[in-house]
Amino acid sequence: MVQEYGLFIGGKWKKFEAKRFETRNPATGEVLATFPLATGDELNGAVRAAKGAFDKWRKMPPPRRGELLFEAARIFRRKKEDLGRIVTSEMGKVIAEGRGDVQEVIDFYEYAAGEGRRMFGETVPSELPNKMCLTVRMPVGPVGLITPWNFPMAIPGWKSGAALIAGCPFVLKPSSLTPLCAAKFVDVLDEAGFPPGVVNMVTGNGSVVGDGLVAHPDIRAISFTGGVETGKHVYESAAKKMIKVGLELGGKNPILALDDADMDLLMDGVMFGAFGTAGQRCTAASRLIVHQKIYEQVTDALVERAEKLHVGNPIEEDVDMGPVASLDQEKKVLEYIDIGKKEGDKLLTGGKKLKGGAYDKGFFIAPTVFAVDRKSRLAQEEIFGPVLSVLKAKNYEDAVAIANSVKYGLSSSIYTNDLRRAFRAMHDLEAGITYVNAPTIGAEVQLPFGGIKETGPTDTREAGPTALEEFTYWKTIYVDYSGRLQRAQIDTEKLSGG
Ligand code: UN1
Repeated sequence: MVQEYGLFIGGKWKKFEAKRFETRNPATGEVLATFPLATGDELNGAVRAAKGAFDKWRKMPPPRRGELLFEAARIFRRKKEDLGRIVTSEMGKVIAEGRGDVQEVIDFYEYAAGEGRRMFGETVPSELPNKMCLTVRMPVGPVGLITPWNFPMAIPGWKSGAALIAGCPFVLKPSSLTPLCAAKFVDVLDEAGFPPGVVNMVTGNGSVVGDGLVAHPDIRAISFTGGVETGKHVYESAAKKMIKVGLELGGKNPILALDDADMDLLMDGVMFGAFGTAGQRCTAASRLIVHQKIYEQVTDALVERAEKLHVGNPIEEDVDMGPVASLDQEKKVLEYIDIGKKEGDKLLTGGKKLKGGAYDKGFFIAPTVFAVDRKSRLAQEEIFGPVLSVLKAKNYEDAVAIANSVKYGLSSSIYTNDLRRAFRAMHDLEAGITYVNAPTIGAEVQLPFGGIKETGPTDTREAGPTALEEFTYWKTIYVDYSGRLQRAQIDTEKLSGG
C-alpha cells in the first residue's frame, strides 16, 4: 500500500481533499508515496501557522532553540541509515552519497545549534559620555524555503537550520521529485519537539505554492535553490515586497588541470566531481580545462576511467553512478548530448541512454565525455547530468580566461603542484568557492556557500556563520545612561572643546 501523505501544518500532518501526485524511484520506477497538490488556501493556512508561532519562537532564548536543533541532529544520526536509503530510493544518488546527504543535515544542525550560544553582535563606542551602542540580530519573521531535489535532505537542512536558530518559523516547499525525503525530514523535526507552527511543509506546483509563498505578505524572507530562470523570477517578486532573498542557482564549474598536476589525484577528483550524484550538483565539475601539454594523456585516461564506472541501481554498495532523477532530466541531458553532436563537439565516450535489463526501468545515462570548443553550448550551459566537457588551454592564463568565460560562478578547482599558480588561481577564478587539488564538490557546512554572477546575488551565503544573514536583520540600539538629553553631532563639539 503506497502511503498517502498530507501537508504538515501547525505541528500536524493534515489530510486534504486535494489532487495528488506520485513520487517514484528513478532507478526502478516504483511508486514510493503520494502527496497533495496544495491550493492557495492550504498554503495560506501554513503561513498563518508560521506567523502564529513567530512571537513565541523569537522569544525563546537562542541557546534553548539550539537544544532543539541538537535533539534533531541526534535523531537524524540515529536514523541516518534509513533516511539515507530513502534519499537514494527517491532521488537516485548512490547510497554512500545518500548517507552523506543526511550527514550534511547532522553537521549543519549541530553547527547551527552551537550558533545559538554565539550569534554575536557588536558593542561600539558612543561619541557621547555615559552612552553605549550595540547591534543585535533580529529574526525577520516567518520565512519560505524552496528546495531542490538533488540534495533532498541536506538543502532543507541548511535552510531550516539557519532559519530556526535565527528565530524564524518556516514553510518548506520541497521539489515535487523528492517530497518523501522532505516529509521524513519534517518527521524528525516533529519528533525533536519544535513547537507547533514553527515547522510547516506544503507540497504542490511551483506556480501555486512557490509563487504564493514568495508573494505572501507575511513571508519575510525567501531562500531558494534551483534554476536560474526561476531564481530570477523569485528575485523579482521578492524585490516587490523588499524582503530578504537568498538564491543559489546553477554552475558550470571548471577544474583546471595544469601541466604539473598529479595525474592519479586529478583523475580521482574529476571522476568524483563530474559523475558524483550523476553530475546533478550545482557544484558538479562540468568542465575540465586541460593544459595542452597533458591534453592527450588526460583525455585517454578520462575515457578509460569513465568506461570503468559501474552504473546501476544506486542502492547497491558497489555501484558508482545511479540514474538521473527523472524523465525530464533524462530528456534534457539527452538533448544536450544531441546538441553537442550537432555542434561538432567530439564525443569521447558515453553519449547515450543505457538500455536492456534493469536499465529499462530507470533513467540511466552513460557517463559522457565530450571534447568541446570554448564557444560551444556544452562549454557554456549548465547540463546538470553526467556530461563532462573537456577544453584545451594554451597555458595558465588561457585556462583562467576559459574558466571565467561563463555566466555562472559557483565552484572552481585547480590541480597543480606549483604554489605560485595555485595562489594566483585562488584570486583569479571568478567563483564563490575555489578548491586546490580537490574537485569542485564537497563543501563543508561550517563555511559560507554561494556564488557570484548568475549563480546568485553575493549578499547572502548559505552555511557557515553567514547563514544567519539570510534570516536576520541588524538592529542598532543606543542606551543613554547620562540622565540628561545628549545630542549627537551637536553636544559633541562642547566635549571636544570646539
Ligand atoms: C548543490 O549542488 O546545490 O559541495 C549543493 C557540495 C555539496 C552541496 C551541493 N556539499 O557539492
